[in-house]
Amino acid sequence: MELVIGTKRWSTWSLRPWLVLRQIGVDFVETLVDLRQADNQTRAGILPHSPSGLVPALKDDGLVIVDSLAICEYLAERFPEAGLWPSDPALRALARSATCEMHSGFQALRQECPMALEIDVQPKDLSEATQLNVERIQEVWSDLLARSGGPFLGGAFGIVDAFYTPVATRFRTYGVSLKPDCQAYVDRLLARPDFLAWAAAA
Ligand SMILES: N[C@@H](CCC(=O)N[C@@H](CS)C(=O)NCC(=O)O)C(=O)O
Repeated sequence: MELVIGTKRWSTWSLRPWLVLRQIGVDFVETLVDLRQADNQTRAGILPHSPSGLVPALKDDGLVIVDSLAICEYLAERFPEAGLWPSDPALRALARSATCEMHSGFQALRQECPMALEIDVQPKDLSEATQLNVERIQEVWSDLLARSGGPFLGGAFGIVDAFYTPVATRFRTYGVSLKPDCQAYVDRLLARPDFLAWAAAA
């Protein structure tokens, strides 16, 4: 199995399936492509691996799977024993809902507070649109933590938590003030050995 990823300081999309593969505990080869290179060099570096011209991409069993969510769903089916989604159907539906809300939304937060693991904490004033994203994310987190009993959104660490780990880095980097249960969740995500390994490499 080979996961093609982008620069670890910035590539939120790459971090998600990487965390999921580490959670599964399966051996995989990591192929790194430098993002933000001049003269279309990034696209030229990605295309031999990923026909979409984007990372991440997973190569397995003769397949090339692109898009972080599609990769994670593939892994959940390939490794059902890893419990990457909650076993309870209602909790699973809500975990998927939260994952998709992240995957396709929160544009203001993403634009205003990019993941930048190389910089120290730099608190900033948030726009109203980003503040609304922060409030909605906390609503989602509080609901799932209460329903599952924690420590992660669906109970054990799973795909939904991998999707919100880059958000946790953004909250930390930009000094976003959070409710206690949400701050504790951020602290748990950012203290996980797999995340620390990624951050050290970044
Ligand atoms: N929705 C896609 C987004 C993938 C994406 O935008 N990847 C960025 C890096 S994080 C990329 O490959 N950019 C290519 C470039 O910068 O040329 C996913 O979930 O995988």
